[in-house]
Amino acid sequence: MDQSNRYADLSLKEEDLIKGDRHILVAYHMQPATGYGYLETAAHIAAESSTGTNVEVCTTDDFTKGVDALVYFIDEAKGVMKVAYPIELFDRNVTDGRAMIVSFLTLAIGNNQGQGDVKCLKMHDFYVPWSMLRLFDGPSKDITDMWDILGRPRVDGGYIAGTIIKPKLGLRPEPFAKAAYQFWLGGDFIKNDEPQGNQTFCPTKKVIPLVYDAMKRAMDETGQAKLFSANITADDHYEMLARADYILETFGPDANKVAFLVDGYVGGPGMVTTARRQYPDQYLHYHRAGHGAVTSPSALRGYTAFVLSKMSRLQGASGIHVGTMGYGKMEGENDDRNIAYMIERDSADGPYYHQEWHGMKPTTPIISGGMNALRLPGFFENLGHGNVINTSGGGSYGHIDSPAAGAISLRQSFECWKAGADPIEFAKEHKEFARAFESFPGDADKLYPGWREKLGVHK
Ligand code: CAP
Ligand code: MG
Repeated sequence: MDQSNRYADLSLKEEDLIKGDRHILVAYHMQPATGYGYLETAAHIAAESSTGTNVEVCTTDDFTKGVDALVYFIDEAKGVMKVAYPIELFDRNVTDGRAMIVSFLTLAIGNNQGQGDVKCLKMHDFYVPWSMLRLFDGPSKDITDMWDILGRPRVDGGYIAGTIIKPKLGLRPEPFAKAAYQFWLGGDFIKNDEPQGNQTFCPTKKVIPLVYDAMKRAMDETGQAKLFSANITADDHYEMLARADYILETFGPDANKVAFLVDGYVGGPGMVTTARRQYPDQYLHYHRAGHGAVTSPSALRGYTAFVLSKMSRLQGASGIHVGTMGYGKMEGENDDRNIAYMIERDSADGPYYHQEWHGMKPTTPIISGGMNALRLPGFFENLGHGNVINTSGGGSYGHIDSPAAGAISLRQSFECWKAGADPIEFAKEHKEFARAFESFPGDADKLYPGWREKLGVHK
């Protein structure tokens, strides 16, 4: 049934919808299945995503029609459609009237994902009006709090050198804490790798006290503060709280140096909000394992990494992984910079919509996945700044001298870029950075041809 009479109005102007402050706008890339018209399919999507189904129902009244989602733009040649969702459609908490991302997803990326008349349907951008934005939690802690703990200025506090405890699984408590200690001698921030929790060979209650002890020793030895991002991901809300409470109690006076890591894509919005609302004093680290199933450019449905990241700021993530923009091991492109800009700025352009954040705190771009000191200068150049958290697991524990040397090489790589120095020349004066060339010779050959001769390495 063609429902475009009811669920499409191509005379609506985007600027008026934005001025009206009553609609969430969503841009999709859409292709109908063979045999279905473009507008007809688009209208069916708007119907299924708001007040309708595939047929008219006799219970619909005039009020219902007033909250229909409407297709307001289509470009069939480019395969782009845009829908305006009245904000009344979205569920609000009974406890405090606030908004929830799960309801946005249920409508805008819900049943429409399985429609038989749709070949592909992927969300590429969305716009949130102030009337709705103000109902989301947003972050409670941000990178300025991390800089403060590290004794740096709250503005432009610079690069945070981090790692992930590797190997990913298989370390018992003592070697785990030793690995943490070794990195902290040179670096700032350590996160649990996302599968690390309460495995029988490394129980939380055994390893966490050892990690805190390692942190204290590293702080004594270096005279610097250190940060630990602890994974509290679990199916059960109460299990998350039990883990988090145990960790905070163990770190006691240094609890401000603990971030909580939540695997927010596999865990879902409820898990992120549990961490955000129960622990507003902790930095909330959103890890996104599994997101590629829907965000990969090869996926015809779902939403993009840009959309995932933008949602995370509304939910209140203090930081989220945004990939490495083509410089690391995961999928990504140079122009993924706009993901970082959207979550860290107060006003930013997405692929389809400009968004004002009205002072909502920023979400830190966390740069991770196959990074090391050799790859970072190009990354910073592409992004245009280094005010990020970077976690380099292989890039630290793969350094031929030590994890501390790996950590130092990361910091030096930031300093090299900040000084506008030539990496090879910089390496001549900075041992750990120089040894990164020998640690990652494949990258060195590719990024800095002729490095062996210039650095006098003849092996
Ligand atoms: C990186 C990592 C992170 C990925 C996730 C891993 O380790 O710990 O989980 O960065 O991807 O398990 O692969 P390495 P993303 O530093 O050793 O590569 O950041 O894109 O979400
Ligand atoms: Mg990992």
